[in-house]
Amino acid sequence: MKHIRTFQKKPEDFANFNASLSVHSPGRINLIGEHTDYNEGFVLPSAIDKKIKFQFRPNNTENFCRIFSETFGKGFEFRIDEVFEKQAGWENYILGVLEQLKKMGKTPGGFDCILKSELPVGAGISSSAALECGLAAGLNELFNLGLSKLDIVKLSQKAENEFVGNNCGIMDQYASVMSKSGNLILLDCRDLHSEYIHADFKNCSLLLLNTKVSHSLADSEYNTRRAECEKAVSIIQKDHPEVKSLRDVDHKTLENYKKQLDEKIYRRSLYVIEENERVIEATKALKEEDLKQFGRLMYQSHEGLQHQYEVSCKELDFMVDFSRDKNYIYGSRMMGGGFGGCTINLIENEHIDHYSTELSRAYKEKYGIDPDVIKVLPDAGTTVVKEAKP
Ligand code: GAF
Repeated sequence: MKHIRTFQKKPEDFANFNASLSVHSPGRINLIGEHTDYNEGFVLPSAIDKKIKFQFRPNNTENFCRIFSETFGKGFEFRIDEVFEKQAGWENYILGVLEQLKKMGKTPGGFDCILKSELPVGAGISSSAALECGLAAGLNELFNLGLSKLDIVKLSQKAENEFVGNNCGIMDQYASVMSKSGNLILLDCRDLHSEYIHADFKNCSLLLLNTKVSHSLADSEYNTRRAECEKAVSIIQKDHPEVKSLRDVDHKTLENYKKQLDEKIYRRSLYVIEENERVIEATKALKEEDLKQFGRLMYQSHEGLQHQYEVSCKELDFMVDFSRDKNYIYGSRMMGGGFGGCTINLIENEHIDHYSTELSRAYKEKYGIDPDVIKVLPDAGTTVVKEAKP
């Protein structure tokens, strides 16, 4: 895109921004089921009570757009009818969504948008899905594009795959849009069948501990893991054409291929099979109000991610290990794609404060970083709020 123009200050006429509508677009947590979505497996995520807030207004032009991020203190403008080229940062999530809308024949008119985020970038709580889905939901409403919630989920995922170049699965966008307050979503990423699971954690809460590291290999290793899983499937498929993804492979079949698969690929596949089983077991434990069992499965998930799938990092492992001998912490694991970001912890309420202090002190001593402590609640997905017209 030749004519993208960035600006460091809010345009003057944004000072009294008379919005036509606002959108609240949440980040997400995932209780268990990591790196299973692109293997057509199961996940157990939810949107959270931390979000990106968008304000939109049409600007009465055919295709001129201005976006300003209060969080970054900068913005950019462009024309929708231009051919978009990849930019350096967060602009790509915006342009990716608009590119998808154009491809779908759902091109919006010109608009202005201000956004403000409560979601730390690189923390593994999917600020990117929140950005994509919030923009798509806002434009859908503003220009009557006639998109369903599922359309918004799918086009946002495609924006990330095709424009941003991250080969992500569907979990983040699905959770950001489809969640219901106080519930987790048990999602079958093959057919998108979903069940809302009441998230009653009794005397416990969900606590995110942000390592505040974000190792640069995250994107490339993510795509490598995906390719490794596909490699396993392509080998097994030769004799078993019914196998479409690792979701279709059971333990016995995998063992039969142990010799034919590279050791690393075998380990990755075993992790995915076991993690899918853990999601189902964890859902059962939650329904049976067995939080200790739920927590044990979280720890097992982390071990799989650390040793079999190898997407953790020393900072995440430090935090999980630090929790291990505390009987008031039921479960702890890295969350999201890995190589940094947050751990998610199931912890008894009365111990949150002193544990946060203790962990923060130890983490700072070890890595020289003050971690962020973020208490989260499962909350509703993307919400459009119509502003009262003056
Ligand atoms: C990232 C991706 F975007 C998701 O699709 C999912 O694969 C996750 O990593 C790992 O479970 O958040």
